[in-house]
Amino acid sequence: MLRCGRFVLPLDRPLVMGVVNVTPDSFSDGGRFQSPDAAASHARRLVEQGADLIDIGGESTRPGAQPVSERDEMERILPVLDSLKDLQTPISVDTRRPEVMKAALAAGASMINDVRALSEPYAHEAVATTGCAVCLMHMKGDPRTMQHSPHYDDVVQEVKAFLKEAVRKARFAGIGADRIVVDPGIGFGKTSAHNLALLRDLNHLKDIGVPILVGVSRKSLIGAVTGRPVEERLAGSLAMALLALLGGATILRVHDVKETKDVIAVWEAFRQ
Ligand code: 7PJ
Repeated sequence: MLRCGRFVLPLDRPLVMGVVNVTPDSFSDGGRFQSPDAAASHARRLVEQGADLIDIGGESTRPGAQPVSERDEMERILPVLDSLKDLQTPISVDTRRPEVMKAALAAGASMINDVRALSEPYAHEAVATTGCAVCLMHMKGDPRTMQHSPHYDDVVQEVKAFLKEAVRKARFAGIGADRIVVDPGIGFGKTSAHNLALLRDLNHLKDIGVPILVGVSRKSLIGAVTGRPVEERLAGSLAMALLALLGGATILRVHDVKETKDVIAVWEAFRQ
């Protein structure tokens, strides 16, 4: 099970994390969920479709994205958390900033999803004394430049070593293993070949000993494989989601919750 603030999530079947962006430049939603009300009702719709977690992000991390100020990030996220106070599904907040983490957790968030794996000063402290869950993700470089010819000698071993170390640091800071998940960071400083190698050898991350979260939904990897623009990547995303399950993924971060639940139903039927 995963401890997630006031929630405890069972891990005997895969979970779906539904994405709600509150960023005007998010590549896959094109800024459709900018207003807090629209973001909140989108979150509720995803819960109705069966999302086990909701992930809210106020700073785009897409390749080439420019940083957002801390104040803007708070102004985007906090009103959404406020209008979702009654939600009986844990909310994850996608942020790298300790001050945003603290404010989000105080406003009802149950998980911090940090694409920088708590690398900013005082990020560990911001989450350690709360009961929230954390997602530690691998990224090489930063969003502005990460897709400029990334290089690895052995992408799987390097990502694994990074995540192992991130888990060690988090545990040292007092975050229990039952609050941690890791994520190879598909598309974050990786070519399609790197992304595919990570998905193919996803099971190598299993012995880190914490659940694996994977996000492939609508990403450029799907575009590279299928040749489809972002609005036509559903089928490719679902196929890739199934491959992530085959590799041992426990949490799938997706835009299309209803469809991904069907993939999980197929996977569960097959597995049993
Ligand atoms: C991911 C994420 C991911 C985690 C984004 C997008 C780009 N957080 N935030 N894992 N991707 N943990 O949604 O395509 O893969 S933003």
